[in-house]
Amino acid sequence: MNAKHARTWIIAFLAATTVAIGQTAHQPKVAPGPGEPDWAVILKERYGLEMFRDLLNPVKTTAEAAPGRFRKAGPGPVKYTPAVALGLETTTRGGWYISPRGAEPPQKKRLWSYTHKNTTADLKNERNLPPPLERGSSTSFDPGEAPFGVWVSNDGLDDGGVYSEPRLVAQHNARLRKQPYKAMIYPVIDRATGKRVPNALLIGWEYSTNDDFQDVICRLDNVTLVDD
Ligand SMILES: [Ca+2]
Repeated sequence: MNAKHARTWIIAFLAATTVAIGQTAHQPKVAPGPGEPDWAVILKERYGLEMFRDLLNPVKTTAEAAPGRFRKAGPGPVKYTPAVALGLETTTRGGWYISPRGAEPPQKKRLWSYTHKNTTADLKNERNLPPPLERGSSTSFDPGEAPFGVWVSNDGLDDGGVYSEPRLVAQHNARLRKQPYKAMIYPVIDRATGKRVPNALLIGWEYSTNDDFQDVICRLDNVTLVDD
């Protein structure tokens, strides 16, 4: 076993240990994609986070009740930026919406799109990151004072996409109605200091059914998570 293999083995062991310790009864299982970087490993290596210990929106009762709304934290715009693309090769889109009070569908506002898929080598070598955004894309918006959510969709899936609020996935995405928890939300840690970056969040998105939760990895800035 050379040093590289030893390191890989240790990371895999740590990831497996984390799953064993952190998985709770209601929390959807996270399934590593075949041949793709494992979410637990990405979190640990790239972001200095533990998959369940650091999760800000765990499922405590039902998936639909898990948090997924945000508020703007201070003056200036909110930024919503894709960081890593590991889902389908077809075009991925992202944006935001004001959180609807009732059962009406959210009014989705578009921000950005890309047609790109990162590889394991990209992550190791810091190549092709973040995925190049297509013309007309923007990563900032101003939601005002209202609670809002963010969304992603992929053109290869004709289902309207997924929302940060599981309640809205259950109500408005027929394909994923029974599996509506599609965004795992984390703090952002400054790797140099080990301290939390204020008002910054990391989201691991799952836009399909295999629950690898790394189809799109995004960062949100100037926000707080509404946890009620
Ligand atoms: Ca997936």
